[in-house]
Amino acid sequence: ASRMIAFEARPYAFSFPLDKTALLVIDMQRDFIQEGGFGEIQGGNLAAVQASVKPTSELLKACRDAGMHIFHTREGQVADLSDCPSSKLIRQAAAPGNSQHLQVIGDSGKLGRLLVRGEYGHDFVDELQPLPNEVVIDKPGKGSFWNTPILHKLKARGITHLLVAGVTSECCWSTTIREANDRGFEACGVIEATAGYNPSFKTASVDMISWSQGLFGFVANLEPVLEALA
Ligand code: TIU
Repeated sequence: ASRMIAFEARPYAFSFPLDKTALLVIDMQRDFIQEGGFGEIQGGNLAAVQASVKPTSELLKACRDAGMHIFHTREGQVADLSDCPSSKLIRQAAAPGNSQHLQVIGDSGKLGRLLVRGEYGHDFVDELQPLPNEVVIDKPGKGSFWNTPILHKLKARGITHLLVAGVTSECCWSTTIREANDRGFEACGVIEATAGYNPSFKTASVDMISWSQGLFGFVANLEPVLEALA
């Protein structure tokens, strides 16, 4: 039988079978976290997302030590951008009267072509590089389930429960939790291990996930998760 683990969470304790649970680390890429990347060009608060790197490393280590399945996702496009949803490509472009987006997906930035696979900025930050036995999911959209093999890879491993870390809370992290919930996965976001480009976005994203009896899932603080996995 699976070893069951539980920790304090919102709206109530998150209980999961250890061998049927995966850690998803969402988009901890240089483009979203480092200077000169896509996030900074968007106008993001980099200090806020950088603060999530250490807690995410601690969570990753605890999940590795517990023998859990580990998935890392990476947002990016193929070199000719043919897999980029047109709505996403258009929205990154400078809109009339908005001079913020001086560069768009596919343009050359300080970390290479923005959000293009194989570029330096597209890869994971050094602290959160995957190990060879871990799954890397390249995704063209914000959610992890659209146009990727993640559902099949989770099902193939019999996974039913997810712990979810990564950036950004308002975008790919929460979109992925919502997509997972619609597919029957019990997901718990780890609060210190996610961050947004605006503190109020993170608060709202976390609150919306767990509102009522868990509208889209659960959220928990890192400390009880680490204690339960130890
Ligand atoms: N723009 C923004 O806040 N985020 C993204 O584009 N991708 C992720 O959240 N990973």
